[in-house]
Amino acid sequence: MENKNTVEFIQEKAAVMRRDVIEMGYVAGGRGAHFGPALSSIEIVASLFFKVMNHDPKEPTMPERDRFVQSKGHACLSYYSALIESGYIDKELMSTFKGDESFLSGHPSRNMEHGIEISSGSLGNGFAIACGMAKAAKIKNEDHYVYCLVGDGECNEGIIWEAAMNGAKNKLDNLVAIVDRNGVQLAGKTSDIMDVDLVALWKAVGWEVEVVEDGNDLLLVIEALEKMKNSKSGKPHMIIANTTKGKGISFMEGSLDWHARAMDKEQYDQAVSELENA
Ligand SMILES: Cc1ncc(C[n+]2csc(CCOP(=O)(O)OP(=O)(O)O)c2C)c(N)n1
Repeated sequence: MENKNTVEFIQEKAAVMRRDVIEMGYVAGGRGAHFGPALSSIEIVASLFFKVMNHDPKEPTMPERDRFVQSKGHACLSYYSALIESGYIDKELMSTFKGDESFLSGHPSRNMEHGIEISSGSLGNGFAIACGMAKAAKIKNEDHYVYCLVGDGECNEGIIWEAAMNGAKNKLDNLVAIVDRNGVQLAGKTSDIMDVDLVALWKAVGWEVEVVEDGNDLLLVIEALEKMKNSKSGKPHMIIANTTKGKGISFMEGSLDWHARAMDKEQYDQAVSELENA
C-alpha cells in the first residue's frame, strides 16, 4: 500500500501515539512501563508506519510488506501505539496492556495477525534477526525492506557487532536500521557506561551511516529514511537519530528515573495536560 500521508497527518498521528503511550503505561499500574524509551522513538516509528513502509493493516502477512523489527523491545509502547493507530490492533485493547491474558505484553511477542513480526526484548537479538530477515529476502529474490529500531545502549551488546559485520559482508542494502540515540540507558548515561563513537563504529564495520541531528523532528526523520531506502551504496544502512528520552513530557525528558516505572494519578494528569497543551 503506497503511503501518501501528509506531514501534518503524521504529526497528528505522532501526537495521538504519545497520548496512547501515556494511557497504556498508566493502566499498567504498579507493573510500570518503559515510558522514556517509547517516547523518544515516536517520530521514528510514526514515520515508518505512516510514511515510509509499504504495509497494509488489512493484510498483515502480505508477502511484499516491509518488515519492522523493534529490537529495543522494552519500548513496545511506541510500537503498539503505531499498530493501534494504523489499524492492526483494536484501540479498546489498550486497557489490557500488561494484563495476564493480553497479547500486549511488556515486550513484543510475535503475533502476525496484529502486525508483530518477532518477539523481542533481549537486547541485540532483534537486530540479528532483522539481518537474517534481510538476508532471507535476498535469497528469495523478494524486494521488500527490513527496518529495525535499536537503542544506543543496546549497541553495547556483542551480538550487534557480529550481526553488523555479517550484514555488511552480505551487502544487505535492503536493511535500514535506526539507532534511537537518546543518550540514557537503564543504569546511567550511555556515554558514562560505554563511551564510543557510534558513527565511526558503524562505518568501520561497513555500513552506510546517516546522522539525524534531531530524531524527534518528523521531517528530518522521514528525509533520512527516504534517503537511506533509495541509496544505491550497496551497503546496509544505519541512521543514528539523536532523540530525547521521554520526549514530550517535561518531567520525563532526559530522565533516568523514567526509563521504566509506575505512574501515579498526579503524574498522569500532568502528562495528559502537557500533551493536550503541546
Ligand atoms: C540482553 C539484555 N540485557 C539487559 C537487558 C535489560 N535492559 C532493558 S532496557 C535496557 C537499557 C537499554 O538502553 P537503550 O538501548 O539505550 O534503550 P533506551 O531505553 O534508551 O531506549 C537494559 C540494559 C535486556 N533487556 N536485554
